[in-house]
Amino acid sequence: EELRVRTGPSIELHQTAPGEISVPKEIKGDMNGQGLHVAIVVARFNEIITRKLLDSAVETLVRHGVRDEDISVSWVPGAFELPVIAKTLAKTGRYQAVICLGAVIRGETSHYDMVAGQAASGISSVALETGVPTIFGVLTTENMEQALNLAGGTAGNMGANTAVAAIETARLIEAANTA
Ligand code: INI
Repeated sequence: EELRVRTGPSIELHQTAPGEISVPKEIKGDMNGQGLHVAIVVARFNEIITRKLLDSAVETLVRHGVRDEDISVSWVPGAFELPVIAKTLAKTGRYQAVICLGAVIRGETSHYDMVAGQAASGISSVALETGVPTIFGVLTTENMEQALNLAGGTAGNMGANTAVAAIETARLIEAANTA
C-alpha cells in the first residue's frame, strides 16, 4: 500500500474525473455593443486627422450594435483638454465607456512631450478614478504623414481600434461584475 505510485498533488487537484481536466473560469468581454452608451471626446487640434479618427470610431461602434443616439461627441481644443472632459462625462454615470481622440505631432510643436504625456497620464487617471473604461486614442507621431497613415491610411484607423477596445472593455467589466 505504501509503495502505491502517487501522481502528485498538482495533477490530482486538476483532475475532476478520469480523463476530465478542469479549467479556470474565464471572464471575457465580447464585441456586442447593443445597449452600450459611449461618449467620445475629440480634440480639434489637427482636426484633419482627428475627424478621420472620429468617423471611424462612430462607424465601428454602430457596426457592433451601439445606437447612434447612444453615442455623444464632445469637441475640446487640444489633446491636453481631453482628460478633464472625459472625467466629467465618466462621472455622470451615463456611459459604459469614454473614448478620447487626438493627434499630437512632434514636428509641429516644441511642447509635444508635455501634451502627449499629460494626455496619456490624465486619461489613464480618469479610467482608474472613475472605473469607467477611458480609451486612449491619441496618435503620437513624428510627422503628419505618419498620422495620416494611422487615421485611415496605410496603417489602418486608430479610431476603429478605440471603438473595439471600448466595447470589449465595457463588456468585460459587465461580465466581471456579474460573474
Ligand atoms: N494639441 C494637440 O492635440 N496636438 C498637438 O500636436 C498640439 N501641439 O502641437 O501643441 C496640441 N497643443 C494644444 C494643447 O493640447 C492645448 O490645447 C493647449 O496647450 C491649451 O491648453
